Amino acid sequence: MKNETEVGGHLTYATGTPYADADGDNMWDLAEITVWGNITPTNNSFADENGDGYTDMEETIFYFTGK
Ligand SMILES: [Ca+2]
Ligand SMILES: [Ca+2]
Ligand SMILES: [Ca+2]
Repeated sequence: MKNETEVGGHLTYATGTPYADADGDNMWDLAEITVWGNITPTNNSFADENGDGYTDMEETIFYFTGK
């Protein structure tokens, strides 16, 4: 390979606005509001707020994937 165009060129990234994350915990605020009703700072991606063994991030993902 001599040139990236031989394999399709550079990747292009989607444009748009990133998900809002007002409390800076790396979880989409709308997801937090949907799952917990607020974006309380005690929820964060590595915490297990309700002690069920799944992190808050996992619970957010499970909610949206229906698991
Ligand atoms: Ca957030
Ligand atoms: Ca939060
Ligand atoms: Ca949990």
